[in-house]
Amino acid sequence: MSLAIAETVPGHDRPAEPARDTRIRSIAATIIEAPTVRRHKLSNTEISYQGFVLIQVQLENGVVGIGEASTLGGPRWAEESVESIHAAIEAYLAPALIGQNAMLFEANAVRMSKAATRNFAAKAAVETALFDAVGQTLGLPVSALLGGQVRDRIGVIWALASGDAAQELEEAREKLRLRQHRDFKIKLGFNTPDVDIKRLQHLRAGLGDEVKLIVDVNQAWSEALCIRLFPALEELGIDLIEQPVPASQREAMARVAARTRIPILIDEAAFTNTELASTAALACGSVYSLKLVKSGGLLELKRAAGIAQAFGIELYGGCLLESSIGAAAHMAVFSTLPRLEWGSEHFGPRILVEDLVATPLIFNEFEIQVPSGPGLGVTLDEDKVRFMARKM
Ligand code: MUC
Ligand code: MG
Repeated sequence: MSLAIAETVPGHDRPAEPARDTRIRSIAATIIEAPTVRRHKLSNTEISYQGFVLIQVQLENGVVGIGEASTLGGPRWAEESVESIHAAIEAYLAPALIGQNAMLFEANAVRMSKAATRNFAAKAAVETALFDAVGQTLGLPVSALLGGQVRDRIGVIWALASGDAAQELEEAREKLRLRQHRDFKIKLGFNTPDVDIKRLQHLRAGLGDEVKLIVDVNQAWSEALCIRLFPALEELGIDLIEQPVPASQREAMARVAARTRIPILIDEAAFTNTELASTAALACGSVYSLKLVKSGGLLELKRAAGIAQAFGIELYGGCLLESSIGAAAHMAVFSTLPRLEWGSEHFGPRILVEDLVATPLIFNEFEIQVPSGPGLGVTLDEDKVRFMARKM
């Protein structure tokens, strides 16, 4: 693609009025360490605070757009860490974009891909901030820039991840009582399989058959272990099994998917849309978890939904424990998708002791309201950000 063509499209080749001058003046990145309300365990890491990189993009018209890159336990859930994201933005992505027109989203995504390979969380955060800034400039929500909403509320599940079955049952009952969450994702793989199955039995017995229970193994089981354990998961009425085997073992994933009547949710096995197409063609799973930190941008996330749909794969609105900033970016995309069979899991704003925004996303009646204000529809709480910013 010739970027020169993109820069000379009608309306973008003349000097803009000052209020409409959407050229990028500066891009700042800040590392944030946000404590969580309890320990959150996964098969390959454990956190008691969430690591974010906050992006602030200022346009020539003075508008500041925000975005957020989320990580989980350093470079453990994926290869990016707050340190690598911060460095990629300062050294490579920001220099590629300064002076460019923020409104040319596709051209700017190409510029970022030329400046750095992969680095998806970093790129997605920058693109989010560009969308926020342009949306604020035009007085439009980001969803309007992405095709417009087909829904303004999205179901939201909660993750149980302390590993203590009694505590988890109490936590789930409280979420049900408050009518915040009625479906639950249980993180497995950090205990022995026997302990995990006992934990699930305790939760199913205590919560009844009405609630959906999804398990996320985060790549911890072998194919042999899946063959042994899946019958017990079927007996417990588990609704989805997320990423049971290592992401690189696609053939094994396809074999285990073929052996169970529970749908397999593809998570770490597919970051790029090429990876999504090949896991879909291999029949590694029948549901896909959409995440900005995997797709590397809002536009590419929308394309991921289209590719999944073309393969007959259902969609699940995944997260990486984002604050209301990253969650709002996901909501903007999810709200425009013609299909989103499994709703979302953007409980992130609720697992943080303090959110990063002045008015957090609204959760009620088991759903999140898609923000409707200009841009992302959320504004930064500068005091909280200062307080949680990493002191270098
Ligand atoms: C993952 O693997 O899905 C999302 C929710 C959660 O508890 O962990 C993350 C990452
Ligand atoms: Mg997962």
